[in-house]
Amino acid sequence: MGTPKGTTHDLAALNDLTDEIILEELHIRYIQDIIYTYIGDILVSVNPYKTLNIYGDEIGSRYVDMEAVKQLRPHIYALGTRAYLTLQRKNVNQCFLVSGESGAGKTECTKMLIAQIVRMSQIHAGHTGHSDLEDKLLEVNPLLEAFGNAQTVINDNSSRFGKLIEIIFSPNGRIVGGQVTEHMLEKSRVVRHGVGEKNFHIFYCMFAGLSQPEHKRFFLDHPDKYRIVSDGLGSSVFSSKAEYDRHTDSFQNLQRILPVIGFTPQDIDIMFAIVSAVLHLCNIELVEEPESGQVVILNEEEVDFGERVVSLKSVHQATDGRDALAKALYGRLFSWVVQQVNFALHVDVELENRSELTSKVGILDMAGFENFPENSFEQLCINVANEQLQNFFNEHIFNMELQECEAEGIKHPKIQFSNNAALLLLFFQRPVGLFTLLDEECKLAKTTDLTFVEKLNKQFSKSDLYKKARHKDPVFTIVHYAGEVVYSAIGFIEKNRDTLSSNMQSLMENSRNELVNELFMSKVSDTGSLERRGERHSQYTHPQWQDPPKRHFGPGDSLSRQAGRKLKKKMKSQEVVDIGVTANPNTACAHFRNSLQYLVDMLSRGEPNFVRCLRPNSYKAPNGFDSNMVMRQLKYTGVLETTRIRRMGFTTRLPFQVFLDRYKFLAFPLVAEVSATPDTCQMIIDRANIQTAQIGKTKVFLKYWHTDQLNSQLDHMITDIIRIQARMRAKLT
Ligand code: AOV
Ligand code: MG
Repeated sequence: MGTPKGTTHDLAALNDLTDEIILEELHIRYIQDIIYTYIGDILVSVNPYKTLNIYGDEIGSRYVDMEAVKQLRPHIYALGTRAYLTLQRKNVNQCFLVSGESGAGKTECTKMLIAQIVRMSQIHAGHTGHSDLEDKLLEVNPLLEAFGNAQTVINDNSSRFGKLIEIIFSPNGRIVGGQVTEHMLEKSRVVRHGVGEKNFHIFYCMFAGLSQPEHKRFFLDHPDKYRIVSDGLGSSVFSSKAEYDRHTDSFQNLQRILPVIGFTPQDIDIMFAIVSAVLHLCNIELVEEPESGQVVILNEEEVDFGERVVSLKSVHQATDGRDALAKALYGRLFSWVVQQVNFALHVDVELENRSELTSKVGILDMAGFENFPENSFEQLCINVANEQLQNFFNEHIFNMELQECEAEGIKHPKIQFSNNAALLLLFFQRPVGLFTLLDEECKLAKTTDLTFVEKLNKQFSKSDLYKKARHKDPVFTIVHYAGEVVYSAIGFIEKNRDTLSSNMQSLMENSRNELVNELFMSKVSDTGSLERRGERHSQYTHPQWQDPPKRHFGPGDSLSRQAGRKLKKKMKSQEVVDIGVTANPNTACAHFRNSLQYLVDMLSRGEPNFVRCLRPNSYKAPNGFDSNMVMRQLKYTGVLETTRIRRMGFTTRLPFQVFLDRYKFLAFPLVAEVSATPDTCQMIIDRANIQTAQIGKTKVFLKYWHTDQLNSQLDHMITDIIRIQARMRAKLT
């Protein structure tokens, strides 16, 4: 008889660990709306796709200390509590890696973690009500989601950028600041999105939320007239009243949030003007005049209220130029929003100068693994970033296993885990990694997406992780840790160059619009985000820009470089793939490389906490648990890998007292008083003739079959005793 199924909060505590058992446990729990389960100190979360009554201040404040956490059900709040308390007790920075494929619930988990950490800070630093800073921190996610999230076929609120949110604490546990680092916004969505998908939320929110006079002021017409928000199939932009109302609500929420974060009415106005400009810009249709061969604007009304900027050679080039400008405008606006958030959250200068007085919790929420009907450069970057994080997870879990054995003085077993280092090398290796080849191709004049793929086909012909297409299209397949993905290389070269013509650049720099002007005067940093030009400030410059906050471990500063070197050394010893930072980058690949390196760097500097989010079904609905789908994720996310490691190693680790209580009878009389020592435990093991178990400093380490052996011996003994007793009773009667 074992514990009833689905009642074990920590799967690692199960006597038997198999693929099927974990799946069954998660399934039974999911049916009962128990979406959180521990595997040791890792939290597994299965997206409920419905609002559960397990969140909010009342519940959050129950997870107040580790005693409570042990008593209560597993929860994302418990991890927030643990990280906060560890930070306080040990003063070691904490970081969270929230992973899982698209739609698994990472972003929701991130928000709950932040809410719980804010709650803990309030409880423990002894103040009631939110401070201004805490209010700002809680609004960062909804704000960034408005500009950086969009509906995809997988997730209605899909993050189209990665972010690292750091919360900074004073020694008494109060929140004193925060910092957001953006990673690779999917800018191409601005000009094109897949069938069944949408553009960034902000476009729809504005149409649904702006008043009529505001529509007029931004020259906005009916939403159906704008190419980049329509589905291209002639359906209305808003498919239902409910959808329209949802966007109206989001817009009202945004209007509430923006001033809280510190945006002025002028800032807000100019932001909406830029978003409107992107809508108009993308509506410009360019055609070639049959007689003169000149490129002209077909729909003059779109530029009636603006400056004319287009004078390019071919329709193709003019269209590319138009799209590049729209992407640049939106991308820089997004970076500017992130920058404003950072100014709003920036740490008190006095504290900042005494960095030994602050500690922090970082939470990483990237776009999850994606496999769409058509996958392009953006999916490739997203999926490779996920490979890198998976690599980090593997290394860490592997090391933890070793550490526990070492701490207990146990000879550790050979631990094997699914290592994706080869795949990362395929991308990052120099000089022949896929990203380097793409960068090289972008430098050459007469290259096409097809010539690039031909190079890949040649370079990776012997790799098991790369499959070339049977036909001559610019298509290739990568065997990712999470499955095979077919990529179309169409547009790779243009997307990687990510350039704005010098004409466009100088036009924007000289724009009459102060913010546009500023966005384009700013330098793009090594990681692709916006850097402010120090010497200049405009009427749109936030007052704090005059005294810009020092970046916390920002890429390019001396601390970062030093830490980077240390990390490289550490990486070598652990055989983690070195992404390799690119100096003077000017391609999307190089920005990607640097930005990812920075994030891994940050993760390596804190004590990591892992949250594994699982997507229960592909139809985004509650109460649907697709076993095949969950099993697939358990496999590739390494949950089962960890299980296998445990099976190969010492699956059962029983503290001496527990071991004795269970198996004392095998070596000692039932009534004997036996103290829990290594010797008494060893006596039981010897008597049971168990060969490969080991005694640590506080625990007995058993292989998974040892428990079966011990239990069956116990059963035999009990049966023998019953038989003897029965015989004795028979003799007596
Ligand atoms: P993701 O961040 O992992 O996907 P989200 O956190 O956006 O996924 O979750 C997707 C949707 O699932 C949310 O919009 C909610 O509707 C629902 N959901 C997730 N977690 C919960 C929860 N705990 N309770 C209720 N509903 C939930 V992506 O950003 O696409 O990789 O790129
Ligand atoms: Mg997300």
